[in-house]
Amino acid sequence: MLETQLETLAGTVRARILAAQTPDELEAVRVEALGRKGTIADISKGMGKLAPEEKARIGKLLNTTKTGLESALAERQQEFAAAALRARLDAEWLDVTLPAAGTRPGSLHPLTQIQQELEDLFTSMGVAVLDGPEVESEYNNFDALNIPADHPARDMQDTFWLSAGQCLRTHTSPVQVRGMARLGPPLLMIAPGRVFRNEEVDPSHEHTFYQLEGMMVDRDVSIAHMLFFMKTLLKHIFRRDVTVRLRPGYFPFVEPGFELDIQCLICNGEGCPVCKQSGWVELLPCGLVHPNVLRMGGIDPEQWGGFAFGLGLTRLVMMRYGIDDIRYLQSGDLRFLRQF
Ligand code: FA5
Repeated sequence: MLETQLETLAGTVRARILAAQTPDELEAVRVEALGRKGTIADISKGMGKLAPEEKARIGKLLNTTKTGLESALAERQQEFAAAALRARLDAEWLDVTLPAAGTRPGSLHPLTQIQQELEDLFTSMGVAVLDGPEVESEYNNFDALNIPADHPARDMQDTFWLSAGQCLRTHTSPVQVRGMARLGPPLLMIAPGRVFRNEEVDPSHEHTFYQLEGMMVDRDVSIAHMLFFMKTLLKHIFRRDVTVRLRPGYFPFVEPGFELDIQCLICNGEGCPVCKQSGWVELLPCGLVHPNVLRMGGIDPEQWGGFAFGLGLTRLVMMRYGIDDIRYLQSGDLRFLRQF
């Protein structure tokens, strides 16, 4: 009698477990059948009245029925959990390989592009690429370059002075001093970097701009070596013949010194604000390293000679891309930057 009741109960509860459509419905079936006050609990309460041998038999049956129903219930609960997870994964699906909406890929600043091109070119020629600090000592920026404190040439470069004999370097030439100390002769180096001058800003002058220093120290270095390097550099950047002129120039750290000007590529030499109507742009001052500079760098000028140049990298970029105002370069204006 009890056995039949249990079998029927097991069948009905199993069917209801399978038919439950939501976790709540399933929970209701569990409470009704297997809860503390549920049907199975009711039946086990009534077992006290049974004869001992019947009690054992029915007890066993009751247990198997109960565990059977519990595992059917657990199985269905797992199905619900898996379905919930699937639904969540579908809803929150994200393709991490898609480009972010509304952003454009960036590009290297034109200055960086040209600097890297020149570094690649010179590295392929066996030239060392050196770096120097932007905050430099007065000694390296001036004294060691044959510009003592009372020298009028100090006024050629309006300096941002800092405390304790430090300044923002006004040119990349102090890296010559560092290069001589670090590499010793013979040496062949370039040093690109940012420099600072306290001067009026106009279409061709910035207070913060880039130069690329070049230096060679070896036996029997001549102006011909220097011209070869400078011509190679210009040919590489412009990939065509550009008109240049070489004229004497004065820098205390070279003797003789020259100015290499490029015919203005903004106006093709006609005259414009960039070249100050002259048709020429000062680009690449250079010369043979002054014996005093070699001496202060610990190199014997009787044994060694050298050349050095100080390319105006920012102006070179302007000429290469036809940029008619230096101020665009540091403006951060995306309309300008996106063209490169
Ligand atoms: C120098 O700075 C020397 N140190 C260069 C040098 C090195 C000469 C080695 C000889 C041997 P100058 O002050 O002329 O020289 O500057 C070099 C170049 O930097 C100029 O030809 C010009 O192209 C660029 N330049 C100078 N001032 C500015 C400025 N305010 N804004 C942008 N470019 C500038």
